[in-house]
Amino acid sequence: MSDVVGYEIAGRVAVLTIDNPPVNALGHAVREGIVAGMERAAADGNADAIVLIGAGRTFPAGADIREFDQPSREPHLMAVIDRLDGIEKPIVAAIHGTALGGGLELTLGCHFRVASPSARVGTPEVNLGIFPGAAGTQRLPRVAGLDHALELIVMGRPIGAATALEYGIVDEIIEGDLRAGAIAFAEKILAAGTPRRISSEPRDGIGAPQEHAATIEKYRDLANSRFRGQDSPHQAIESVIDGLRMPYEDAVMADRVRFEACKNSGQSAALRYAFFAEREAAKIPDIGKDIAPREINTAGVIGAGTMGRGIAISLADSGLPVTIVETGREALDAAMAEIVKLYEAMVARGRIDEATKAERLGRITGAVDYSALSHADLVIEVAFEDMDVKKQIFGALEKVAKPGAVLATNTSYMDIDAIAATTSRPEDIIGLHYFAPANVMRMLEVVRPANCAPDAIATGMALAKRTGKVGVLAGVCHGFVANRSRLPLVREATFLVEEGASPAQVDKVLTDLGMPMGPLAVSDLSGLDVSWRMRQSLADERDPVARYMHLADRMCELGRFGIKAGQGWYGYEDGGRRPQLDPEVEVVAAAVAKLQGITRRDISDDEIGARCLYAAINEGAKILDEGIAARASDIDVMWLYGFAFPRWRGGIMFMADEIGLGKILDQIKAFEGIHGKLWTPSPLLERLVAEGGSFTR
Ligand code: 3H9
Repeated sequence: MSDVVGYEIAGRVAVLTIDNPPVNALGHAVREGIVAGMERAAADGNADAIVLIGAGRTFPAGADIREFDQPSREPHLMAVIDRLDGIEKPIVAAIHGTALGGGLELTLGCHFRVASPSARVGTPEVNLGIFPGAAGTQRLPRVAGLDHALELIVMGRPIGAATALEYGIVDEIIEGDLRAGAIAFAEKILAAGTPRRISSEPRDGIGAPQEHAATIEKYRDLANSRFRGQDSPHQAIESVIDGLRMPYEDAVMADRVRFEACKNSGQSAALRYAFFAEREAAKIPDIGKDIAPREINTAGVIGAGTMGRGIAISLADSGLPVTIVETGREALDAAMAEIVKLYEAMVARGRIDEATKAERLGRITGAVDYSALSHADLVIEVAFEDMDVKKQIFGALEKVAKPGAVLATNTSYMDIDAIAATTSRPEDIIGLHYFAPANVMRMLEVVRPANCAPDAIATGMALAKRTGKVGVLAGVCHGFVANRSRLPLVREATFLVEEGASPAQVDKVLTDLGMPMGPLAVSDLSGLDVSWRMRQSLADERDPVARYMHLADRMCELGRFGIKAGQGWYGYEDGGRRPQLDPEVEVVAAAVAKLQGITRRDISDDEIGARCLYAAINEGAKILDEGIAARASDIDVMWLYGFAFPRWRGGIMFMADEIGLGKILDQIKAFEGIHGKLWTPSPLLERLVAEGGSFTR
């Protein structure tokens, strides 16, 4: 008898219930339990049909990803599923929750599939650097047709039950009790004598690849644009093509080899790491499940610039009524008009319908007086980055905000402890650092000042989840975790231009690493003046010995603020956004270099990569050592979601472990010898190298 797969008889139907919380992953014990349960049902004179269902919240959400790092154990999932083909009694899969990956493949081994209306099915394996390796690439095209199968397999996005019904993946949607409905469905099949449907048939190939050339090409293009640099979607397509031209048995044999190669690849290791890192980030070491977040039913936003508007939209989209407070009626009206425009653009792009627009807009109201925030459970300040302004706002806010309201600042680098210290309720004050555009970007850095209450932080993390964002904790320091660890990369990029590289060369090295845009093109997009202002505000604290970003300052003095000025690290013709080589940049760089006594030279791509990446890694190590980030993987999650760092590289800290910390430390020391103080190695990095340790393993 299996501990994880229950067996009961209901009428003439054997019901096998997979019970392996939290997501019924198909680990070794479950696979064994399914085989044993199926054999028992096949031999059981009291059972004419079989229902396979999941206990708890879901049908199996896939193979157990944690087992991928261990030696594989029989029975393999493919064999379990293939075994179902030979069972003479009809098997009905009853799907609720999320039947994903191996979970969906298991249902394809069953002869019929029924689902709850809220169920979702899909094959997200490409996101883990693999593909549906338990014959999903062979069975799904036979069940759903090539186009729909490729849509699921290549894009990795789950679909709802209604779409699954339309695609032929699900035979019937069961309203109400799924178990009872599935049993009734099985009885109906028996009564009608409906033959079993075997999804590995026809056993011969299902069509020449040439006949489907256009469909295959469509998904190759989609794979290239959606998963730039990532191999697994292409392997998935190749596997599907094998199935078109080969008999089923040959195709699954080929799949085994292909799957093992994918599973053992560096990309898959990085993607699996990213999967768990993201889930780990949601857990705060000293804030357990016993600390409940505060209840948030209404929210307020102070300041309706681009960021404030984005935050208000994100809150409203999640169902929260939001009050935006601006300094004057005119500014408020302009902001509200912009918000309407943003929602109209979403309708125009087909992202939402008119009714949704009206509903969400209806949740946003405006005011010019802080008293309008007196009922808000959460208020986010999104004002100008100026300490006096912030202190004044929080001073006024604490007078009107109700007791227990969480008061957050969206500052991206200021000392939140100093802000909190000026109020009488530091326990309520946290940082919520959004990334622009705030209604789109999924990253939310939840910043924890020294004296805030644990439940205020739990509220920030819960808000992230509720608004569909990935919340990651950071401590207070200049730039917190995300921006502080990225700043050295941008710094080195500008130094490299000063020393002789072109902006295009620097950016290309980083896009070749997999980043969607180079750092200098990003600066042009966000505006060079933003960090210029920040450098000015920190002028008093500047270390006179450390190298300074003279060229970046000079660019701003010349009005080269980026795209909005038509010129930055690149030129932009006629108000366009396409970066073009601008020879003037080299002239400016050469002049600044001369003033600084720097001899310009040819710089190799390898040096550019090492300078940019290792500077960020070294800073990441310092952040970790200071306890500003709780884990190296938290830093990586921020890079993945905040800066679109290629997920298949895991993140900068994971990459550091891949490259080898010893090699990185040697190079950092060499850079310190040449470029000085900014390259002082992180003590943590030195310790780890001495101990043979790592950041992420
Ligand atoms: C596959 O199937 C390969 C086959 O084709 C071929 C094989 C030969 N394994 O996300 P949550 C854990 S590959 C192990 O917070 P939610 C997760 O780590 C697989 N553990 O919940 C977390 O643990 P903890 C293809 C798993 O409600 C807990 O469950 N399938 C797995 O926000 C709760 O997870 C996928 O890629 C797993 N497969 O979302 C689906 N899944 O509590 C991956 C979850 O210790 N899973 N855990 O932190 C998901 O997308 C989401 O977890 C799901 C639930 C949507 C199911």
